[in-house]
Amino acid sequence: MKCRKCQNKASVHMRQHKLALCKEHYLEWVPEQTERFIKKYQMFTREEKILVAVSGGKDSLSLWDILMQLGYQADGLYLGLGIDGGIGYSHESQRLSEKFANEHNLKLHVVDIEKEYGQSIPMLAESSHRGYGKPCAVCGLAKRHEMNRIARDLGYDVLATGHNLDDEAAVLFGNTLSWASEYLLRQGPVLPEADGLARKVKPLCRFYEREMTAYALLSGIEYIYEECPFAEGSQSIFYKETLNQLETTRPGAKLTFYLKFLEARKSGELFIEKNVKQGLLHACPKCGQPTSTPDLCSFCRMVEKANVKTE
Ligand code: Q46
Ligand code: ZN
Ligand code: ZN
Repeated sequence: MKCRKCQNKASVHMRQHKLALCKEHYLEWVPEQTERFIKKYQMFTREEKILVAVSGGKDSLSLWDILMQLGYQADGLYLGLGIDGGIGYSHESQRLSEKFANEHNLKLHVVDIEKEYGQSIPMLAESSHRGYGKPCAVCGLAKRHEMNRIARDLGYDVLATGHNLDDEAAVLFGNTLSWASEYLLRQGPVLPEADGLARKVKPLCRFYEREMTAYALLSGIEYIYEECPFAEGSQSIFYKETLNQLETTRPGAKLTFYLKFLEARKSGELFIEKNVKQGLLHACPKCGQPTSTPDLCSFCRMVEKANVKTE
């Protein structure tokens, strides 16, 4: 297989795009495409300050790398979750995030949940009795809360995450199976700023996971290969595998599924729009973030409950 641009031997073959490229042209193609998506979905401009959530994994570090190459003002945020899982997961992912930042002279904010709130994510999950053995619900809640708090406190215009097409298609698949209207309406490349919540964007949402792996490997980015130990056996991995099976027989199915959804949502064709009522939001008396739950927001309530248990 030859590179479409230079006829040299291709390194990456993308069946779904009927496109093969050599290393050099692939490393140009990914940032060009990212720039196209940033513009198409009006994610941000070069004048705005971007906070990239980095986990030490291939997607978030590649995103940071691409934004830097494209000349955007992007700083990083690493959240220390305190997850070990026998492989020193958080420790290693923090080391690699810091290494990337140092090597490229980029600014990385590091926030450690345990230092900030007295307990790590696994401890919070245990003492608040949420999560049924898995800390993912607590982790998701804490990550959303902290990313938003830090973006707001430090004056960033937008928060960028490294979600790829496989992540987005799996979430969409899960939400479609249960017709979760509220979630479906909020899913997309951009979640606009609203009521004290920072704008959230996903510049890699149209790249297949294997395209991002290829980008990270070919650019020589050192990232953590292991997934978070708690990801194993999760529903989202099961949905990803299911979609991969579909993709094997119908190349491009995943991308079509996601893009057709975005089109339908934009044109207002999704019947679900009419039925969704937005809950009324008020500011949490403790942290000031918007919430629809009475009194404290879910995060502050969880932290309070966890600390009462351990006092
Ligand atoms: S939610 Fe669960 Fe992830 Fe948090 S505990 Fe690990 S797997 S990191 S995306
Ligand atoms: Zn080439
Ligand atoms: Zn709160």
